[in-house]
Amino acid sequence: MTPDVLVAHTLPPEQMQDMARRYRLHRLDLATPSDRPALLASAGPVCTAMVVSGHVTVDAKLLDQLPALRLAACSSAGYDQIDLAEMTRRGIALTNTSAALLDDVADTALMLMLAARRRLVAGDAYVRTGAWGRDGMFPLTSATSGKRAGIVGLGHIGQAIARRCLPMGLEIGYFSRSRKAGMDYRFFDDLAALAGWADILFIATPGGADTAGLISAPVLRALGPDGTLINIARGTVVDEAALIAALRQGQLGAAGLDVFLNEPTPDPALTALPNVTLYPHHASGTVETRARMAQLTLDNLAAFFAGKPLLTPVNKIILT
Ligand code: 8YV
Repeated sequence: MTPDVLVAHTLPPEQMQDMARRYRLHRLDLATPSDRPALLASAGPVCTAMVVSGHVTVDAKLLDQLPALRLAACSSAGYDQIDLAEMTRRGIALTNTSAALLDDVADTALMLMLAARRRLVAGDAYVRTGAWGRDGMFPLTSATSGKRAGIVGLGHIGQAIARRCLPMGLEIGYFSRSRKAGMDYRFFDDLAALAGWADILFIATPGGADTAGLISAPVLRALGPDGTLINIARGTVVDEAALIAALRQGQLGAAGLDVFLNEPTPDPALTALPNVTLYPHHASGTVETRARMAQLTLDNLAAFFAGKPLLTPVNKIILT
């Protein structure tokens, strides 16, 4: 029998075609608001799996309409809009794709670190506009080698950042809920203490309510006027008003940001500052990684329907 799958998020064409060959698809992603109730009424009793992304809201109200659901295969690493506690309570498994994107996201973190500290964007403009010829040498910038990198959240992505920082001559410390077994990096149980120790602070925590505003005004002050903040996690993790104030007043040296509170139109007070380097939430945005993320989503679906262990589970659910 062909399994039924609810598609709440569109995957790239190749993976959509693959899914259409294997499963009967119920296209919530294509439904208009007026089509949704009828589609959910017919899909709910038969769909044991769904494809989502972190941008799709999966709450108790939606889950009430999906009584057969046992798996949500999320095509992104983040799952901020998904009520994980509610899913776990109902015995529904969630998978994500952080394992597929960690290299590109960690590369982006390092790219932003170097670009922010060496002022790559301003340097590029200096050459293009002829300012170099007119005004002479570009002002001196800040080194990275020999400095201290603090990593907030030492999960898959945090560890990939640490692995890259080591050969660049950076000393590594981290903050997380508890000390990570098998990690030799310096552990801080206090975030402001890590920020005070670090020259560069990388944010690599999940988003959502638990981490909202974690990077607060005191943390930014502790990082200090020579410090660099790099965020490849979620905009919500940073108190953005405090970040703008700290950058503007020189209490924080620079920031490299891939994520913002208001995407895709971040606060102009932030984007106008000269000491921020901006990237449009595109850390995983390579052809290779986007294909790997979509494929991993499909592989989790296939494992589920084959009765095999899920490849990248987020919660611990026994699917019998
Ligand atoms: C992209 C991300 O925003 O995986 C995540 O959590 O933030 C990014 O990879 C997204 O998945 C693109 O659709």
